[in-house]
Amino acid sequence: MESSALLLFVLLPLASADTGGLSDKALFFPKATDSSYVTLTPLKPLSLDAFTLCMRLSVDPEVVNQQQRETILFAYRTESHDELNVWQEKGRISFCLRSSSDCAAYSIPMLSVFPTTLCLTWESHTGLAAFWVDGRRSTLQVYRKGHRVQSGGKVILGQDPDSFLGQFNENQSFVGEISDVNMWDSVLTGKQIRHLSEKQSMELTANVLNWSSMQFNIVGNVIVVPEKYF
Ligand SMILES: *[C@@H]1O[C@H](CO)[C@@H](O)[C@H](O)[C@H]1NC(C)=O
Ligand SMILES: *[C@@H]1O[C@H](CO)[C@@H](O)[C@H](O)[C@H]1NC(C)=O
Ligand SMILES: [Ca+2]
Repeated sequence: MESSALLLFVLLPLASADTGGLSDKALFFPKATDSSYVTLTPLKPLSLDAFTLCMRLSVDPEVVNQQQRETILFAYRTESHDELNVWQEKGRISFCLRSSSDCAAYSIPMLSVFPTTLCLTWESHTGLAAFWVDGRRSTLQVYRKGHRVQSGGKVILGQDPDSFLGQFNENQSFVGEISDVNMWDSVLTGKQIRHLSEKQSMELTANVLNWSSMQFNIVGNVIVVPEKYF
């Protein structure tokens, strides 16, 4: 009894450091680079026939909103494929499943210096796909009906990898702040997405990526913005 209590006392600080998570924090990418990025460790493999992906984003518009620039917002890549990439490019926000050219692009407002909660929903069964900007849904599109997102890749913020975890291009890097990257293996309801955008409590726990509990690894010039800024 005595020794197990002692063991608990010694292990607790280690365990809490190890669970990681970025609860109430953000990641700040201060400038365009071809070397700074963050990998996220998913809670389960990304073998998905439906998903909801949400992020809270603000950008440096002078860099990111340049007319010809392609800026990566989220990348999930296996050895051989870009499985799921989200871009702001040439005045549109788009996402691509297992392709770097055949994407679904949406004419929704560009990201700004103030944070936007951007969600993306897709389901294989119908192919229905939409972006949600601060809880408002875009027009639906039908994209990649019958497709399945494959497991075995890496989730990366800040860079677009052209190989498994490399060949970055600074002109595609993310410049700004990212937080609340959460992913579910289902399509949330509009009501749930609106709740999330208003930072209300969420009854359906994010089970693929969860900002407050997942492990992450920072490489290069990425600053963890402390809680007092929120
Ligand atoms: C990035 O863009 C700048 C300005 O357009 C250009 O000079 C440079 O070659 C580009 N870099 C890469 C790696 O494409
Ligand atoms: C992340 O997981 C925790 C429990 O580990 C849960 O309380 C929280 O609501 C989850 N976040 C989201 C956005 O679902
Ligand atoms: Ca690239």
